[in-house]
Amino acid sequence: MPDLKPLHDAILTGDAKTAKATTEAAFAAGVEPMKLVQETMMPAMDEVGRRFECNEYFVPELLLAARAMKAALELIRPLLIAGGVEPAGRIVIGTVKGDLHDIGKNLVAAMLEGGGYEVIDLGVNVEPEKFVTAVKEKNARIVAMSALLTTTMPAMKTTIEALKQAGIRDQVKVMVGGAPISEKYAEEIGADGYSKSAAGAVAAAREL
Ligand code: B1M
Repeated sequence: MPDLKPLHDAILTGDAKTAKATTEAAFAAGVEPMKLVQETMMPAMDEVGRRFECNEYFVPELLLAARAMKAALELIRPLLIAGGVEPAGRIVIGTVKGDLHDIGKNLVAAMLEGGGYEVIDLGVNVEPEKFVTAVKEKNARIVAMSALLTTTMPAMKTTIEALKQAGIRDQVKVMVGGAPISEKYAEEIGADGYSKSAAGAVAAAREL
């Protein structure tokens, strides 16, 4: 097992070049992609969040860390997708209105693609109406929403309301996730499924 601390530290300090190089080295040494994400990269981002909370880091450091994480994830994404087998359905995914966090959402999208789903990624700051239009146009079976801010969580409920208003709520299953989201919250807003992690998202989608 190679030393993964340089990757952890590269994300923490926003060093995208080293993050990429250490990820490549870890693959060459046979480390599992998802193990790398869960045991090294996410803890680094958690530490970034902790430093931000106690005013050791500010938005520029957050952005640099996100850029380093994305650089490493670019290498991991094709491997996650390559794991897929049979096509399992079409999913529309996005980060809800007001929210610009997309690292977790991108991971979930890659895992779902790896799980055999066709994924239509609407990006970040997605208006409820945009989810509705995409479901109609693409005839999607599942709407997957991500939120990272406590202030944007209510946009999930608004989107479910918009699906109801458009008369298509019973044609799709709604799945939600993101750091502040809990199973209880998912139930409260009338979502059909919840997953705490990207890895669990495939199982949750299959259940739906
Ligand atoms: Co922001 N940010 N941020 N940020 N940021 C948090 C979320 C925060 C917790 C940091 C902190 O204070 N500790 C805090 C939120 C506090 C709160 O809501 N109570 C916060 C804040 C306050 C803000 C701003 C308001 C800061 C400011 O401007 N003053 C601002 C808001 C901008 C906006 O969205 N409108 C902001 C901005 C940013 C950046 C743009 C600088 C950057 C994001 C860059 C990007 O995504 N492209 C950023 C970052 C990087 C973070 C932290 C440090 C890391 C997030 C991350 O990528 N984690 C974050 C602190 C933290 O999370 N520790 C923080 C790694 C990622 C793999 O995990 O996204 O949780 P995560 O995804 C997981 C699961 O949640 C789950 O699967 C993923 C993998 O297992 N999951 C799903 C996610 N979506 C799912 C959907 C599913 C299922 C599972 O089904 C559909």
